[in-house]
Amino acid sequence: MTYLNFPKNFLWGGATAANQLEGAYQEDGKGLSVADVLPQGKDRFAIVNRPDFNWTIDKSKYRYPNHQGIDHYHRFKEDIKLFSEMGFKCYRFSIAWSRIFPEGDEKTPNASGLKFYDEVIATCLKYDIEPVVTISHYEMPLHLVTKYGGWKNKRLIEFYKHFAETVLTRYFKQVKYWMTFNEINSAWAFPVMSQGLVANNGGNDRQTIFQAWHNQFVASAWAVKIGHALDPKLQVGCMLLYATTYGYDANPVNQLATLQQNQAFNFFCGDVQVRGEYPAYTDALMADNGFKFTDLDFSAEELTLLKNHPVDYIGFSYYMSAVVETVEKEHAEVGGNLISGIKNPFLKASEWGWQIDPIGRRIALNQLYERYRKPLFIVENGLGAVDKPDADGKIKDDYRIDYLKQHIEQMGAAIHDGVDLMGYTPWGCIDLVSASSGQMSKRYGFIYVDLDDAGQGSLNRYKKQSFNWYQRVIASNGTDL
Ligand code: BGP
Repeated sequence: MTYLNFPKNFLWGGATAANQLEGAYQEDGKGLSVADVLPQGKDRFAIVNRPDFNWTIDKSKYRYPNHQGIDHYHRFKEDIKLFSEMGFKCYRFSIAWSRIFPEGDEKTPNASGLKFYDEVIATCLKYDIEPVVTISHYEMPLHLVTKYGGWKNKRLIEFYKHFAETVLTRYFKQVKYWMTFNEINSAWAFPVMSQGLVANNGGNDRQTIFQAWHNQFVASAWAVKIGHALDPKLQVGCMLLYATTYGYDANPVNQLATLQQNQAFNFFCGDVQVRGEYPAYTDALMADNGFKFTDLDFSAEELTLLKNHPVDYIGFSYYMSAVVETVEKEHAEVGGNLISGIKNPFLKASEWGWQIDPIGRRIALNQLYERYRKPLFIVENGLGAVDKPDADGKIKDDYRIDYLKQHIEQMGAAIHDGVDLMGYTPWGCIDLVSASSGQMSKRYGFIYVDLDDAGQGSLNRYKKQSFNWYQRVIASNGTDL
């Protein structure tokens, strides 16, 4: 049975992040961000964790694709026009913190940085596209890392608060939907991008990651408070990386491990941001990681702030599911540059080892909605693949259409189950630089960008087969798949 009864005002759109598409990394006063010093390659996170890593741009050894991105900084009008041609109702993008506050700790914002986002937002509105803004998406100013040590330092709260207040105040009349931190829970896997933590700046051990999270929770609650003071109707959400997690088999030990992995990975950050308080399993989780809650630096006022300013909705990314087995690691591991784990024999994986699981999405939506009873927004999903133009220069990405179609069907099914789902913004609606590898060859877009891993190409945009397909999907409100 297929259920495709999407609400009338469903937010169909697409998603990007500043550091992965804008380029112009030092133009008009922009400062360096963490993303600007991450070298290209699958081992980029391993490189930054070497003891001799020193946060400089080593042009002799590495390419830095974020520096050029897909040159969206100069082509955003053309790109947003293409989004509008597809019929986007919304467009999720991030505001590069280092364009507004080049070092992160200044008092006065960079006027040219603001002017850029004034224009991006005005262009969206011109086409009746609702802007959806991520305040911080893996691109904190580098200076906040080198001088303050990243999010483990409580001063970051005041810097983020000032940044958030600046953009919320400037744009609250035009932008209704906001998210405070992209994939906040991803620090389990890559604390460097989400928290600015690496081994050589005071560590990225678990206690430090949880301290950084606490500081981010407080900063996020400030953004919610400021946003609601400007307009109580503003919707300020969290953004989680969600991977539906299965126990390998009926062995209760594996099922218990699955429950615990869900608490730690999928739910911990959301529990605090949505419910406004640390969950019941906090002490147990911290004990498992070798420390106590009271080892963290927090105050009663901060806990009250969290309680009083929970988020309005839950934004999340969903690309894959995971399998947990603790009894014996006898089953094959699957690669995956985001989350690794046990291979699920019932699923196929992408070329990057991400296990494709549309039904897992219906489960994810039910799990999140039952837990929180607040609207959900799928703000990332998609198939990373190598797209090759055929002899007539066309990209026939039927594999992507097939992936998205199956995932949209499961969204429909979850709505049938009673889930309140606001919208859907597939990731990288235009090809952009991959977060985990810094490469161009892993593409998600409906729009092909002529650029390769070595930075060669015309940067011209071409519509893929999926472009017309998605246009039909939106025009039919999800019934014509
Ligand atoms: C998410 C990030 C995005 C994005 C996406 C795809 O984790 O929020 O920034 O890039 O994953 O990942 P990748 O680019 O590594 O394929």
